[in-house]
Amino acid sequence: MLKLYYSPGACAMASHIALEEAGADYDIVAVDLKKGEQKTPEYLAINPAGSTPALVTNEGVLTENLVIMGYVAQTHPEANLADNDSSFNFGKMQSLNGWLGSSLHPAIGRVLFSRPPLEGQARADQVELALGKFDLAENHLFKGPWAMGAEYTVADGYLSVFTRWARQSGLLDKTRFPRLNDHLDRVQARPAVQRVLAAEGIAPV
Ligand SMILES: N[C@@H](CCC(=O)N[C@@H](CS)C(=O)NCC(=O)O)C(=O)O
Repeated sequence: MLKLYYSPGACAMASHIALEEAGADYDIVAVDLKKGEQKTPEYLAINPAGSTPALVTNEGVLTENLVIMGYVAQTHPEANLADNDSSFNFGKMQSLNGWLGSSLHPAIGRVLFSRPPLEGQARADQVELALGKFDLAENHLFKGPWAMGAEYTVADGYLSVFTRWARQSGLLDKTRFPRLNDHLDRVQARPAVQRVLAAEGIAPV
C-alpha cells in the first residue's frame, strides 16, 4: 500500500488530493513541520531533503509533488487525472506543475512563511512579486474551466493549494483574480477534496 508523508495544509495537499481523486489505496502519516519532525533521522531516512511530501511505494520513495502527482495519474489511468494517452499533453500539464512548484510556491511561500517574517517594504516587494505570478496564472497559464482546459487534472489540486494560501491571507482579490477564485471554489466543492480537508483537519477557505 502507498504511504504519503504530509503536513496539514502544506503543499503536500496536492499529492494527497491526487491520491484521493485517484481512489488509490493509501495511508497518510502527518509530519509536524513546526516541531521539526521533517529533520529527524527517521524522516531523513525517507526523504533526505527533509521536506514533505514523500510517497512510499512498493518500489521505493518518490518525492516532489510534480513527480508524485504524475506517478499517481499514470498508475491510476481509470481516474483520468491527466491525459495519459498523449505524452505531449502530459508534458504540458507537467510544465504547469513545474511552474507551480518552482515559481509560484516559493513566491507565495516567502510572503507567508519567511522566518523571521518579512515586514515593511521587504514584505510589500515580495507580495507584489507573488501577485504578479498569480496574474500570470489568471491571465495566461490557466485555460479554464480547469487548469489544463476541459478536463480536471492533478494540476487543479496543485494550483488550489497556492490559491488557498493566498485567499487565507487576503491576497486573492476577487476582482483581480476572478477565474482563480471561481476555480478554488469548484476545487473545494469536489467530494475528494472535501475528504482530504477533513482528513488533514482543516476547513475550506
Ligand atoms: N518542491 C517541493 C517542495 C517541498 C516543500 O518545500 N515542502 C515544505 C512544505 S510546503 C516543507 O516540507 N518544508 C519543510 C522544511 O523546509 O523544513 C515539492 O513540491 O514537493
